[in-house]
Amino acid sequence: MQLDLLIDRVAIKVLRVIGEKILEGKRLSVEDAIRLFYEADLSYVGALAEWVNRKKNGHFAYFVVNRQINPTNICIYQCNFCSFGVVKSDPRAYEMSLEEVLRKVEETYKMGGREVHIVGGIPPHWKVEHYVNLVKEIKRAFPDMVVKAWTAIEIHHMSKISGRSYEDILLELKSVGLDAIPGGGAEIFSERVRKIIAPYKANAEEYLQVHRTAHKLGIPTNATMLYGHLETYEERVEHMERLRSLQDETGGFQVFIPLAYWPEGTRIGGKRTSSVDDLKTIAISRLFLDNFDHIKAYWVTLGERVAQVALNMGADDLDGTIQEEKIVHSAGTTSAVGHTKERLIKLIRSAGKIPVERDTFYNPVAIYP
Ligand code: V47
Repeated sequence: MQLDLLIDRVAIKVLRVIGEKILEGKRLSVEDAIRLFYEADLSYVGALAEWVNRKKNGHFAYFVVNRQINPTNICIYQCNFCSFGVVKSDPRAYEMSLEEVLRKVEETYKMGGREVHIVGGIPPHWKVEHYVNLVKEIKRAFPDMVVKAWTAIEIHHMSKISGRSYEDILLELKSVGLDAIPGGGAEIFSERVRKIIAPYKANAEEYLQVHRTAHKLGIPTNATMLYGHLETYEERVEHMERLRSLQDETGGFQVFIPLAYWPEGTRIGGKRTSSVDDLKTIAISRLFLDNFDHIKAYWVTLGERVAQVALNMGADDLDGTIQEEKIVHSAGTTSAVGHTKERLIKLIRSAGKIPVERDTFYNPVAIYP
């Protein structure tokens, strides 16, 4: 790595020290990461992040043949950054029947899908049994399908309405076939911002405690960060720092997924993030989260082209075929609703990487050199 060549462009001494730390395999401090957000240019953090990524993942970039199912948009929490969740009386409210969910899983199964990612609103009338039953019935009908379902927010909610512990709820879900927990619901951990954008749902400590408990029970989980709304760079780094600490403790996170905020129809409004901000956030997360194996460039929020560049700036995963996504599409993303496996392979190849079809746990299923 020719730090000198890159450094000439930014000409700031401390950035050289941070770059040297990375090349020596040392951990970045919170201050280092904040400095990179404010002072480094994209080419600098991008090149360093890609260097780190290549050490971890070589020239491979991952995708999964999966489907997202959002079984309902009815939600009691009405978060101010979200335009997906509605109240029960809203004319847009919907709730899928079990048969409908199973039909969707079957479709995915028939096309070689390996994962269903289930996340939705939190309706006032769903009991714990409903969440458990959905997992149980999917697994009964499709035992090979990996079920990645219910975020920490849903698990916390189940615990709240039933008085049962996180451990108890997670053990029951695991016993009926829950394989992994998605990263949604983290938003931004900062109390200051959370009070404004998501005042009612589980707080940061509760989110982290659900993940800690899942890891203890051998359930792998993912972690997200919603950025580009009201948070500062300091708050982004604080968020990543809390995830890094928990990962040091448990090692149970599989991947970090920065989610770019889309403002359409939300109560807080605002603007879309810039591509430079998206790519810097991906790159800095790769540099800061030294104990995470994977960084996901979620094509739904980034768009295909930025996601391809992200694969050259620290990210190593595009998520999957998805087939159907309603949450970010409600907020105005212009991405396709789903992609074919062939399209993802092409996207990865033309980004200069070797496509690897993976399962939920990052085991390679097929390599497309
Ligand atoms: O938690 C909601 C986000 C998340 C908006 O674990 C928004 O592999 C942008 O977590 N603009 C759900 N984002 C999606 C999610 C996810 C996606 C892909 C893979 C995985 C994984 C997890 O969507 C929510 C929230 O942070 N979201 N509203 C919005 N306006």
